[in-house]
Amino acid sequence: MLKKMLVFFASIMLIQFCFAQQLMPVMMVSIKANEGKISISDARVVVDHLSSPEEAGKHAIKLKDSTGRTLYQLKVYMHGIGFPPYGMQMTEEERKAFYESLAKNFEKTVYLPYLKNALYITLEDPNGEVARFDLGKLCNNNGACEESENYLSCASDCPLNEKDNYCLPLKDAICDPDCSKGIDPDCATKREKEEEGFDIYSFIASNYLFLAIALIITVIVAYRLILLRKEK
Ligand SMILES: [Ca+2]
Ligand SMILES: [Ca+2]
Repeated sequence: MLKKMLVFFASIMLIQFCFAQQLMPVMMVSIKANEGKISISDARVVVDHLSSPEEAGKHAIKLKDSTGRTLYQLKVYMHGIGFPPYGMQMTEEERKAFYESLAKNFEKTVYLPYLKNALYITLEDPNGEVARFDLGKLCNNNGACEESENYLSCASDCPLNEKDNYCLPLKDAICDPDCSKGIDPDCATKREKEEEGFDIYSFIASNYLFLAIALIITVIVAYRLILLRKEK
């Protein structure tokens, strides 16, 4: 029984360790279909896990360098209203009609590795490229923190102590203003810290009060005992 429990706890620890290992800065890529047009609507760097390939998928999302070489690719399954079953042979016209028939609010998010030498992302179906996203948008070094930029991809434009719409709750003495209350330990206000201090002092004070009461009771009991002995 003990052996089984040990194995169980060890496997839980191992699973958690593996998940912790996978958590890293990755590129979050949003694919959107709107008004019949499919696009890569956004890409930004976040701390998360990589997406696993969807083997049934016939679309691929690719990271490419300046020479057009594929650095990484992930199979994606584009399910959703408007996407025809895979394996269907389509003429050029049918394919055009298919993309025009895409549901208005189709959206899919995938997580790719954050490779510094990747210049752009493409979404491809068996016939070729259907959408592209320029990764220059992750950081343009113009001094302003803009869409797709954040501290992780563009620390020069998006310093950690200014808003970039992404909470990074590091314990580094810098408060990230994007974090909600209680998430970033560095964001406690001066007053909250003082209150924390007050709480510790009041705790100590209440302990002293308890000691004082205990002492008074002891003195009273001892006095009573002495009186009782004298009476005898
Ligand atoms: Ca910028
Ligand atoms: Ca932030």
